Amino acid sequence: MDLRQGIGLRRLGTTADEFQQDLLSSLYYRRGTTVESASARDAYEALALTVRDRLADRRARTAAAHYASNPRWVYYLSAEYLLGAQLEQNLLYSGTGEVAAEAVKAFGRSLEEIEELDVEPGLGNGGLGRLAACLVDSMATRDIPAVGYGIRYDFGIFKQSVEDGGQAERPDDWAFQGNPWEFTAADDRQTVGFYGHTEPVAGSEIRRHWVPGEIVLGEPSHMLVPGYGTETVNIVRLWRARGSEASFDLSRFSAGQYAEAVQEAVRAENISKVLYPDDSTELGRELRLKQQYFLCSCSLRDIIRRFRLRNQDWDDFAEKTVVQLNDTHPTIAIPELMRLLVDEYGLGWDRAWSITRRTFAYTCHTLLPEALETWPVHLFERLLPRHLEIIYLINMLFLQEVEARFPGDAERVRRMSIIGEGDERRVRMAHLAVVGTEAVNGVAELHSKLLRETVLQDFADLWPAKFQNVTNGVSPRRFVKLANPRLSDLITEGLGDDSWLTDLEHLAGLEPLAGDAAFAERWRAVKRANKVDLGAGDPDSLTDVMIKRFHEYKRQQLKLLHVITMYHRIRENPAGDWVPRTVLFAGKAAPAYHAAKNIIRLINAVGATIEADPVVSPYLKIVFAENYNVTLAERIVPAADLSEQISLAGKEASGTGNMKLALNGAITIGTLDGANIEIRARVGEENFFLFGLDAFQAAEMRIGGYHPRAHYERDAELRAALDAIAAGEFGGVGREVADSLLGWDEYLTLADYRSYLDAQEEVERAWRDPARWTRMSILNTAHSGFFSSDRTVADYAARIWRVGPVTVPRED
Ligand code: AZC
Repeated sequence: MDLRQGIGLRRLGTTADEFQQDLLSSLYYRRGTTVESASARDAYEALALTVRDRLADRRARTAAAHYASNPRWVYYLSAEYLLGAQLEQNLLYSGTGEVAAEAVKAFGRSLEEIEELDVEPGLGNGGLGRLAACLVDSMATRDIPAVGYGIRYDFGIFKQSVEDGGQAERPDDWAFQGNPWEFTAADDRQTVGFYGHTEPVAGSEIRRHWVPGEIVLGEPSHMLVPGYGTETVNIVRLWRARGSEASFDLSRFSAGQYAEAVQEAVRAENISKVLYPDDSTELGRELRLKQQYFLCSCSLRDIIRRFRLRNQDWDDFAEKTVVQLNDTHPTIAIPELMRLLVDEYGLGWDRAWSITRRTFAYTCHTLLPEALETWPVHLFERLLPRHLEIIYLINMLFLQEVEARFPGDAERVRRMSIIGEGDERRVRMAHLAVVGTEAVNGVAELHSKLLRETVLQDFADLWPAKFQNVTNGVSPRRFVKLANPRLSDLITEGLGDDSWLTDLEHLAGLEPLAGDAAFAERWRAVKRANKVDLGAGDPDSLTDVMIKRFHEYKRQQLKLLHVITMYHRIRENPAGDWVPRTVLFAGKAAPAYHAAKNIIRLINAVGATIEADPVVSPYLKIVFAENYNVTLAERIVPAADLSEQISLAGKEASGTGNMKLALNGAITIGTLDGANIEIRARVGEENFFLFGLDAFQAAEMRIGGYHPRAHYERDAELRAALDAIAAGEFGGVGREVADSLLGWDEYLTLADYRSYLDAQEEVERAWRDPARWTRMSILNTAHSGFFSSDRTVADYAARIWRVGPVTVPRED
């Protein structure tokens, strides 16, 4: 099918000349400037638009194919997306990298120079947001009709720098100069209500009329999400809040009350102003709940609009639609769909509930009880009065079901209720998410098991079939091909073709090469060259990386105790045969999370002390890389030798950095936590440095009465490390860290210290034998094929979504 036929659109050319012509057209007609006067920004924008046109072309064919087949759709609802930089990816996915590199010569600039202007949209905090981005990539690559819905925050995750040794935060005005990757559709705006009251509807017991007290507009824009090696281009649709026309008060403005005149519009637009820089620890805030509802209300109306383009009967809705909730953030979509169906479209309660339950599925990303969202009932009552009524009714009917299954078990009913009856009554969003969906999944085997056996045990008793596991994955295009071109080329050469890019299990074909000395030599050379590029430390040192959000459960403090112990050992025996190490930390701490920020401060203080020590500094170096984001990850991951995955077992839901690093040939030192377990099972226990308590032992230890001081008393090196901190030896910084470890040590850091140090000695034994190390590294890559997000998406598609691909025909 050629959509341009009949309307006489010309085809976009594929040669360097044609590409260059289009590039110049973009410059003249869309940037309004000429080659002679083009700034770097003009060159960047013109290139971005030219590449985008190629994808837009495929997008049009995708939309036509999807419309024609009226398929079952996947709608991914996520408050966060960490998409990463777009230009390099879109050049790759549109196959225009080479012609573009030629064409931009017209500007007298290199492609690399231009790429530096491409700012990543940092619309997420960490793993959950990046997972969303990997999944939309893989859905397109697997030809699954899908839309990712999110919020177009004006300010993304804060920019981090280290000032006076501690974390400083600056706003991230990522689209300050515009975003050429985005299409805005002001005509598709949605209207969203907040506050107000509800009124009865004559002749109906169930329907109510909600009269909102505030109206906000949701303006959509979309970014293209191309599949790799296929024609499909899906979209991510992001909503931005706008004040309505009525929100501008002309009479006040005319009276000179300028601030008052726009205050309503400002209040409306604040909804999509900033991404909440929270990670796992939630700060209950009205604006955050407003954001969540704003996302859900706009998206559901859009989903319904799309459904009605091709379908009439509501009974087909759940057949044609699956809405995946990325954590509890979009859970308010459940009562919102009920409200739309019952109040606005007039369906009966039971029919609407049956449709709703079959439409949604929920992915949980945590095990930390404090990360399970709850909202005060009084806040709901004020902000979303109709939704609270609907939640009460859902809860009443649900608790009747529980009561019927477990007669007389009042305690169970209390535990399972969607409304928690503590000092303050709260709505438990995770309970609502389980009750209102067809499937619930965790993100790694252990996580899913612990969800069933601990956090959500009552629900698993009631509905065992609802609970599933879908282990996370990462995009091999972004995290190997784009991030690590040297390794990609070597892999492709070793395997004979690049089919591994869309079928990552093909990496297993590298196994026989693990014993090939010449191949191993080249493997080492790639890693070394990547380290030189990163420029973080001596490329011949062991590059030991811990890159992730800062959180006590992830235990950056344990890594630090290891570094301090090494520092002591080297000082005591400067003539020892030490393995030189560069320890690289990167990651952000939530601005209000003081304990995490104290750890960052201590890392920098210890780093400075070591740096200033002529005896130790030749062997040990700490690098704190500022402002960790997707772009920085793409530079660090290819250069890593050792991957630190040292969370307390039973706390990290999955991890995805662990997968990126293993795929790029870093060897993991880790606990039996999250997906580490599955990585170890695949790469082989001899190619993984294991230490520490397992989840069961950790839970037992906490219950049995844990005394961190006993570990301190017993272990002289541990004592020396903690005493050094407490004595202020590192510029007087870090006493709070030592106090918290000795006082309570929530995440059993001291209990795992000795085992961790032993494992680090094993690391050094392996490192001293380059042949052994390289073999381990190659085998890590060879056996990480399972961790492709293409496999994750295939799992969701088969077991949760029950969707198939729709092939978009090629242009002939
Ligand atoms: C993270 C989990 O901590 C991590 O273990 C998991 O790999 C990832 O989700 C993807 O499933 N959770 C978050 O990032 N959570 C938030 C609120 O950002």
